[in-house]
Amino acid sequence: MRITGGFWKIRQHVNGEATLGHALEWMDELGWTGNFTTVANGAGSRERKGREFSDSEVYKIVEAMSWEHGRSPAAGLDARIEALTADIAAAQAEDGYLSTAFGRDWQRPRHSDLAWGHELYCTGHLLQAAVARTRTAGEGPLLEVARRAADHVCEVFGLDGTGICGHPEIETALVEFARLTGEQRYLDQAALFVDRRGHRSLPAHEFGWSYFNDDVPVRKATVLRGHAVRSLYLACGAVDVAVETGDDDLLGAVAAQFDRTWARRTHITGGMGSRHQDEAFGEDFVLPADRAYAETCAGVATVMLAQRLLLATGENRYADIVDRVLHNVIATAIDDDGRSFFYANTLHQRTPAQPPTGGERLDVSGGLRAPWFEVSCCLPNTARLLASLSSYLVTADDTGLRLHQYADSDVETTLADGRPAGLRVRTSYPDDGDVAVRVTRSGGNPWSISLRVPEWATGAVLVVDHERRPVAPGDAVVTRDWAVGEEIRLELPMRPRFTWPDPRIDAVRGCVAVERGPLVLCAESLGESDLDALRVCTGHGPEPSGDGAVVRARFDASPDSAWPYGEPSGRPGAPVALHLTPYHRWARRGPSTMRVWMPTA
Ligand code: FUB
Ligand code: ZN
Repeated sequence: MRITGGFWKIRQHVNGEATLGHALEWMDELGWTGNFTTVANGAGSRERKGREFSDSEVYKIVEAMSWEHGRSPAAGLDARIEALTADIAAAQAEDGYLSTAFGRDWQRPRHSDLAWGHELYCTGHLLQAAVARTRTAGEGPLLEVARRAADHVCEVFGLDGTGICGHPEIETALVEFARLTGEQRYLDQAALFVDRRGHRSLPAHEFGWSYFNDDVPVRKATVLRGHAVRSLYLACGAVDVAVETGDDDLLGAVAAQFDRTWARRTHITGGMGSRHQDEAFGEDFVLPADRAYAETCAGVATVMLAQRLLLATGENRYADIVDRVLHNVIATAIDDDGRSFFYANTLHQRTPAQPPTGGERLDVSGGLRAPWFEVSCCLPNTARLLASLSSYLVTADDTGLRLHQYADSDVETTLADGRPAGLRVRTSYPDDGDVAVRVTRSGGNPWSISLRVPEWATGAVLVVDHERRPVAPGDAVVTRDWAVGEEIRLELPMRPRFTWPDPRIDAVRGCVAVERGPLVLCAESLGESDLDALRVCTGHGPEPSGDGAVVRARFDASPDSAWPYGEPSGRPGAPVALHLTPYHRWARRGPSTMRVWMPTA
C-alpha cells in the first residue's frame, strides 16, 4: 500500500523531510536523546533532562523514522535509527529494565511511582518502535532491546505480580509485540493489565481514579472518561486483547463506550477532551468550542481506536470517524512546513494569539502553532501516524478489497485464497469527491471492490461500465472477474452543508457549523472582534467556493479587520457573503480569530 499523491502525500513528504529532523533537533538540544548515554555513563541527577516520560518521545520518533524508512528511505535515516538504538541499548540494565528516569542510585527506585512515573508507558512506545523497525527493516538490535524489556515487564508484572501503569500504552504495545513475535506471554500480559485496571489500585489523586481509568473495570465502564489519551490508549489495548483472544464481551464493551463517547463527548472535528486542567473528557455534552482541549495525541489515539474497531467489526462508520479525525484534527495540528504544531485544538479563538517562541511550557491553548512545548508528546505522535498512514486506507478479506480512506494510492496484495489483487486509486479528495479506481492486478474468478460511501454523502453515484448507479452511505460493492485496466468511479457529492449541534450541548446552542465532505469549515478573521458580531443567515444553504463555502451573514457591528478569505464589508446588519475555509487551514496566515460554531441570525 503506497500513497502516491495528493493531500496526504504532501503531508507524508513534509513529515519525512522536515518534522522528523525538527523533532530530533529539539530532543538533541534538550538532552532527551542524550539521556540514554548520559545515564549509561553514570551521570548524576542534574544531568538527566526532561520529564519522566521523555524516553517515550525518543521511541515515538524512532517508530516514525522506521515507518518512514519503509515508506521512503532517505539517506542517513537508517544510520540514525541504528545510532539511536545503540544509545538506547546502552541504558538498558542487565535484566532488561530500561528507563533513564528511574532505578539508579541517585534516582527513585524502579516502579516506585506507577501512577506518574510512566515507566511502562515508555516501554510500550519502545515496543512499538521495535515493531515498526522490524516490520520495515527486519530483525535487528532494537527488537532485541525490546524483547528484553518486554520479558522484564512480564517477569515483574506477571501473574505473581501486581500493578498497572498510570498511563496506558503498554497494553496495546504488548499485543502488537505478541503479533510480531508470536509469543503468547506478551498477549497474556496485556490481558492481565487490562483486567487489573479499574480496581483503584493506583493512589488516590485530586483528579480522581477516573483520570487513570482506574475507577471502573474496563468491561464494566459505559463511556470513555478521565484523561483522554490515557482512556483511548487503554481502549485500543482492550480491543487488541479482545480480538486476539476472541473475547466478544470485551470488544462489545469497548465499542459501546466508544460509540457513546463519539455521540456525546466529541467535538464536531472529532477532537476529544473538554477539560484543560486534567486533559480530560467532560461529562456528556460538555463541549464548549472556546475551551475545547482536543489534544492532538487524543486525535492520534482516536484514529488508532477507530481503525481497530473497523478491523474488528467491519463497520464503515469507524472509517468515517478516521476520515473526520484525520482531516480535522491531524491535518490541523501540523503547520505547512512541518515544524510547528498545535497541542490543543480549539474550535473558537476569541483573540489573536501572540506568535509562540518555542519551548512553551504548559500553556498549550494559544492560537498559533508552536515549534515545541515542554510536553511535546503530540509532534512525535503525529509523525508516527503520518509515516504509517498508508496502512489505514485499504483492507483485504476473503472476498476482495475494501477501500476505507481515499488518497492517490497503489495497492498490491493477495486475497485470502492467494489470488493477486491490485488497484490504482486517483482522486483529489477531499477537495473534490471523485474517486477513480483502476484494477492493476487480478488473478481470475470474481472478487469484489468495495468503496466506502461516507454517512454525509447522500446522493453519491457509482459509475460502472458507463452506467451511473445511485449508492447509499455504506459500502458500494462491485463483484466480478476483474480484468486488469477495468475502472470504476465513485462520485461523492461535496456540496457544503449546515450542521446543527445537538441541543443538549448548551455551549453552542443557537450556532451552526458548515461542513463540506469530510472537512469542517470555519470563519477566520485577522482582527479582534469581528467574529463576535457575526450572524449567519441560514435561510439559504451555503454555496460552494473553492474548497470552502460561502454563507450569507450579517454583522452586528461593521467588520473592520482583514478577512483572509473574502472581504465582508458594509453597514451593520447588511447582508454579506462570508467565505469559509477548511478548519485545518486556520492560523496559517498569522494571528487570527476563528470560529467553527457560528451564531445564527
Ligand atoms: O503523559 C504523557 C503525555 O503527556 C500524555 O499522553 C499527554 O496527554 C500529555 O499529558
Ligand atoms: Zn500530546
